[in-house]
Amino acid sequence: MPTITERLRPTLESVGRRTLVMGVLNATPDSFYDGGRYATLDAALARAEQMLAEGADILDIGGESTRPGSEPVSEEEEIRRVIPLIETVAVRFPEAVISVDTTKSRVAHLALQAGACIVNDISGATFDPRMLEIVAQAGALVVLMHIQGTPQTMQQNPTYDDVVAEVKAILYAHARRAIDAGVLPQHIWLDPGIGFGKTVQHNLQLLRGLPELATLGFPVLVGTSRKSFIGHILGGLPPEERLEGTLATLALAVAWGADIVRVHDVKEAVRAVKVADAVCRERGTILP
Ligand code: HH2
Repeated sequence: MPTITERLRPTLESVGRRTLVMGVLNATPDSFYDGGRYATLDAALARAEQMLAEGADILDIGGESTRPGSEPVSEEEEIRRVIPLIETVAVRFPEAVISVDTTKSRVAHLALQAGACIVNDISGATFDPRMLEIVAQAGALVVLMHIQGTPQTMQQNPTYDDVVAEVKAILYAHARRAIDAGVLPQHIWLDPGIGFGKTVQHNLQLLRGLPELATLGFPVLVGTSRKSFIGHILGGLPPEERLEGTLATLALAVAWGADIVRVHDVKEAVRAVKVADAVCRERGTILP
């Protein structure tokens, strides 16, 4: 298998030149949108193949739902859900860039050995004290997301004086800790954590505040896909009805400085960000 550095090279060369699309693949029974759809290895593999064919730059494989109020999953169960899947995807699709969506360092460690090269940690590597050491040792890339509280409690009463300034300061501290732990600065992506301990207004303020977060100098990843604030704005539409609202947020996120978007709907997102890129990014850098 090529090394992590080799597998990350095309991604690192593209980031900032065009918006990258990270496709969500949840091997969970209870994720808020795709829960239960990819519970068998065959179903998950078929979905991975489809997302790659639709132009996903990264596959984000997760085995624990972090939706508000979700129950934590044991390490053994998370390993059982994601490691065989990552191993098989890595063998079947050697060009695929695989990310593991986990907050547990042992899951991350096994995933990196199995073929992942990115660790996507919704806690910003704060839930497991060994996470950054594992990422640094492997030479992997890490997505450090902001969350207020834990998935169990985060939506009870999210409170900020200035949500953009506070999230920015915390993301900067996360990045510093990662660098201190030996993660390469170019292997750090930051994420404001849309929906993770935020009200509808906080989410909207953070989207508007993306240019401010981008000034930290790290690529910014945004995950709005089918989230509840979109349903709320649209008068209570369920997740199945939130695609158009999601695409609106993607175009704005690109315009405001996001470099990677995390989505359930790869085909639609690839088309949306291509058009947004053509409008927003410097001509010549994004067109083939
Ligand atoms: N959102 C979810 C999960 N992981 N990771 C990052 N970096 N940013 C996000 O916004 C983000 C994330 C929630 O979406 P999903 O995986 O579809 O749902 P669930 O947590 O129910 O599995």
